[in-house]
Amino acid sequence: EAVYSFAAMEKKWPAVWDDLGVFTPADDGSKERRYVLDMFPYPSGDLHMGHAEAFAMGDVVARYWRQLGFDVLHPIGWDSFGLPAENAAIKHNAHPSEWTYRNIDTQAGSFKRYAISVDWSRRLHTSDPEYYRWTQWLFTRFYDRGLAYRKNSPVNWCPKDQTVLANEQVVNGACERCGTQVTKKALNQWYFKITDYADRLLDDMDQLKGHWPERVLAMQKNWIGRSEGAHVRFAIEAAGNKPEEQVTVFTTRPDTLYGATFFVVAADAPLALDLVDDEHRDALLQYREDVKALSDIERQATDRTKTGVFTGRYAVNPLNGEKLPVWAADYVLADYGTGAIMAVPAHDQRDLDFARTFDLPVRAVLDTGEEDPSVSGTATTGEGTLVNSGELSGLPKSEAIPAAVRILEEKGTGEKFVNFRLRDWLLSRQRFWGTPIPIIHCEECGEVPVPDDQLPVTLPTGLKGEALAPKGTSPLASVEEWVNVPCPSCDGPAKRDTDTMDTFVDSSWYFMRFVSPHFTEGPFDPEAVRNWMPVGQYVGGVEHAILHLLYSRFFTKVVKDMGLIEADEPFSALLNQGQVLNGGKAMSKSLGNGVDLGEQLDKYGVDAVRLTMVFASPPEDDVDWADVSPSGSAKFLARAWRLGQDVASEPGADAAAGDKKLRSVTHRTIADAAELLDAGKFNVVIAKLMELVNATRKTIDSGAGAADPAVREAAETVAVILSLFAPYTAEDLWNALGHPASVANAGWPAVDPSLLVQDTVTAIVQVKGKVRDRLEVPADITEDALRELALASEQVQKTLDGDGIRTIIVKAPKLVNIVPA
Ligand code: ANZ
Ligand code: ZN
Repeated sequence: EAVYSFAAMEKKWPAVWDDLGVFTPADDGSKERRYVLDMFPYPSGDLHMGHAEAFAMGDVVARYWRQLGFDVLHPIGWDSFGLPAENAAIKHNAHPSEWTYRNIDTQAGSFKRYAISVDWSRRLHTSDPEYYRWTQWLFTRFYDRGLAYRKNSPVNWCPKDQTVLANEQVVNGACERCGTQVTKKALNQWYFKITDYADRLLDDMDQLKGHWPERVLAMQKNWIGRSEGAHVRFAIEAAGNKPEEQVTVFTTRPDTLYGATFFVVAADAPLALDLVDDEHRDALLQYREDVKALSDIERQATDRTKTGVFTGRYAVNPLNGEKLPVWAADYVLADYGTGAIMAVPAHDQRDLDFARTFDLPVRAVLDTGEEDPSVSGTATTGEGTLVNSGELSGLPKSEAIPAAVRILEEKGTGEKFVNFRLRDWLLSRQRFWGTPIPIIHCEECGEVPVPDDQLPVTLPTGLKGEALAPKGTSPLASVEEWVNVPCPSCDGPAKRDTDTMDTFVDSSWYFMRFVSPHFTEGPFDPEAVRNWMPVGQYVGGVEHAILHLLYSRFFTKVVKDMGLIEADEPFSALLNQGQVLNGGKAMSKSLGNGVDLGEQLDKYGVDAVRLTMVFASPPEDDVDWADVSPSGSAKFLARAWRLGQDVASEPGADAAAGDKKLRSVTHRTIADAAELLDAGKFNVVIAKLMELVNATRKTIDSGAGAADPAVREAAETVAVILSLFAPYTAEDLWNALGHPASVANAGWPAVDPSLLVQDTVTAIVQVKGKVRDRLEVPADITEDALRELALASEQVQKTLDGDGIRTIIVKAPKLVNIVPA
């Protein structure tokens, strides 16, 4: 007798699938197209348990959509530039490409074994010149549109990695990658003007509601941080040798202008140095040193005692002419709003804490019915009526805000303003293993984008090992023959830009490259983009909630404005799969609780591991590997597989003649599975499948047995549904049932609605206490429905013989008693 052997199946099927091109979309318009994508992997080492989970989930969707008859695009590639390759190269005196492409090969082999249903012919690597040529091309187009620019400003600097970081890569003040405390450094850097798209990035989230996790949308919304308010200009009085000047503040509460009692500039902003008078200069310089050591988070912590220094200057309130002392403090941030604020201690807690520390006046201008803030120490922020506020007095807050803006506009000292928390995306990096920035610096012509016919600007091949060690300047700067080039515009001597791009640039458009990965006329074939985009289901970890997902949305919008794509949004639906834990904790080296994917696959087989990943919990929940049972999964798979060995009828047997009870389980399973898959409850589908396998086995062991055509129908259904989770076992089962490969294209089984009737019970219908009829009714029938059925009964009508009804008592689902008039 044949035995279930995962090893034999894993050996047999991949070549068959490859030969048949099962996972290559037809791409000819014969079927409706659907695009499903897993966030592409970074080639660090071999695949791990996290990949195994994420890709198992994405593959359920891809395989389900294929069964439904869609033309499915499910590609794979590698996000293959980045620091780990470079660090490995330094350590092993090698070139980063060696490490990178070796790991890619290893991972590709593991993916094939793991039987992810991807079209391998579309494979791409962002570190291939054929790919980064178009990353560079896109950069030059962004540059032409004014969306890529260089500016000198203080940037986040990781002292360990010796490179700058985008705001998005600083987590709680530390480098997202290595955890080192990030410092600030003034540098001339390249930026993408993502702030130009802030409104659209926010507004278009409406299209994603209900299809993206709420939490991700909330995080993006918060990151973009749209704030409605006003710009208000204050004159700073001349003092000593300092002339009068104007400083603008951003406020969300222009209604509180009469409550402003002091003025604060960010201590670390150039403005502070500019304003401070001679007498207070030393104190400010000293204070700025202290501030440097603090992260933005620490600076804004509410439990810290407020600090600051007086600048010796006074600001004039544009509404009432009052003079306000100007302070420099760290709780005001240099790069938010204008870096300066009007302080209203009665109605802003931060200002109140500061006022109490430095004994500054507190004046309430909004009567909210709460205790006076100068007494309670708590700023009042609720609704109320304006007081002590000149022409604004008596107005409710909601009217006072626009009224204040109107007055400011009339006086020419302010206007409505919408402020964003979002900053431009700092994209240049002083490292080697990335896409070179395609700009040439010419003394005559300035910045000149590299012309299309000179792309790609490829990385020099000679650098390796120590030459790549971080020095704070790009390693590319040391390769003179690479740096020195003729200016594309005047042919004079010029130099290449030596920075490379943040790898998040590479990953901001790869999903568009996949639709035509070999296209040579542009980053993608516009027709293919029209056909395939947007991605119908994107799958990946919540750690990308802001960075990658926001950048990809930005790129898509710019590309849309270039007329190259019609979609506003790249990913219509997003699934954040949970993490794989071990013993309730994330796997980590330091805890020593890592589980090796390869070992699990060797021990239980690919299908058992995949099935376990999906069965353990809903896709978005964590899976604790200490709590699951891959051996239980393996047993179930063997049980399902054995059905194929036992079925005795031939393919095409007429199921209608088969056992009704099993048939109804089969059809209910098909119907439920479709509903559950659409709702993303993949784990429950597996539970249903287990029931179906049990019911089938029971029928084989009794009555008509293995020859019953209902058994064949059930086993075929098991194969098709199982193919979403355990492709090897499903294919083998399908094969044993006499079908050619591949079960992946078998098609979702049709449901016979007449077989879906729920459990029924027998209802007894009495007339004057005597049983007159018995009705087969659904167990969950309503009283009304049962009453109607009873009255419609021929037997009942005969008995009543035209008499009316006095009372009718209905006890659903079992009893109806009719008393005639
Ligand atoms: C006066 C005022 C009165 C304010 C009041 C609030 C309440 P969001 O909503 O986050 O945009 N602010 C402005 N720039 C700042 C900076 N660079 N650092 C720290 N705080 C800053 O917050 C806007 C409010 O935060 C602004 O409105 C300003 O304080 C403060 F009853 O102005 B407000
Ligand atoms: Zn030139």
